[in-house]
Amino acid sequence: MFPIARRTLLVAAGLLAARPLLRSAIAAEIDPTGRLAYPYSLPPLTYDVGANEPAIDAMTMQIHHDKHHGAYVKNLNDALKDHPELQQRSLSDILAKLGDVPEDIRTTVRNNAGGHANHTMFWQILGGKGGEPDGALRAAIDRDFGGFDDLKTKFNQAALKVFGSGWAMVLVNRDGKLSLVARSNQDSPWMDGAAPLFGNDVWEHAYYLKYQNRRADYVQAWWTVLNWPAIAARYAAAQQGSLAI
Ligand code: MN3
Repeated sequence: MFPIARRTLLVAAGLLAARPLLRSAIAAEIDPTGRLAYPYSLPPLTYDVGANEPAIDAMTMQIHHDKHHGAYVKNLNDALKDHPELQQRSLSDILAKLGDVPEDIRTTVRNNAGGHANHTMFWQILGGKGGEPDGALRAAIDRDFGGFDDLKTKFNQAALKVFGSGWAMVLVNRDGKLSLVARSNQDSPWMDGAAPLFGNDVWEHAYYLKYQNRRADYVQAWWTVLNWPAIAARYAAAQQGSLAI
């Protein structure tokens, strides 16, 4: 099951107790520690499909969430249908050990488990008011990227350089440092044991209805709808080793 209100409140309360200064996390309506389980289901958006207008139009959100993400979930469930041993594993574990997945379904699992993981993160970090992060997350960005403006510049460059379909993401590595990666298709950082903090989907399905070939405009506008309290909650969970998928 995906986040329910009671669980969200408990998570927020936990963060409040552990980190009284991380006020931004209190407003996060997500559960970054929630584990998805087989049979997987499409996590509902926690905001209206039009909440990211004008940066991301409602029709793109609707199709992207219901149809594209919906298809990854269905294809993943279909692929795992006859594999009870894989059904028991967490999604991050499946992705981290793709070599354990039978060869006849390995590519399907890689693409669709990755797609489910990536999009679950993506909906969590949108629906916000943009602006700039603060607190511990801001300090980490300043430390590892030389400032928020530098991060934006480097991130947008990485997003524009993705050839074809893929993602640009900020990771929390095992040593706690943040780093930037670009990934092709639906390849997930969980495949490398790294936790994706937030990232942008630069598949054409994420922006083409509104922006057509103007990926640079989409990449720029995307920052205006980031939900920094949600990203801060993911960061706090990652620091505690409990960020999950
Ligand atoms: Mn997508």
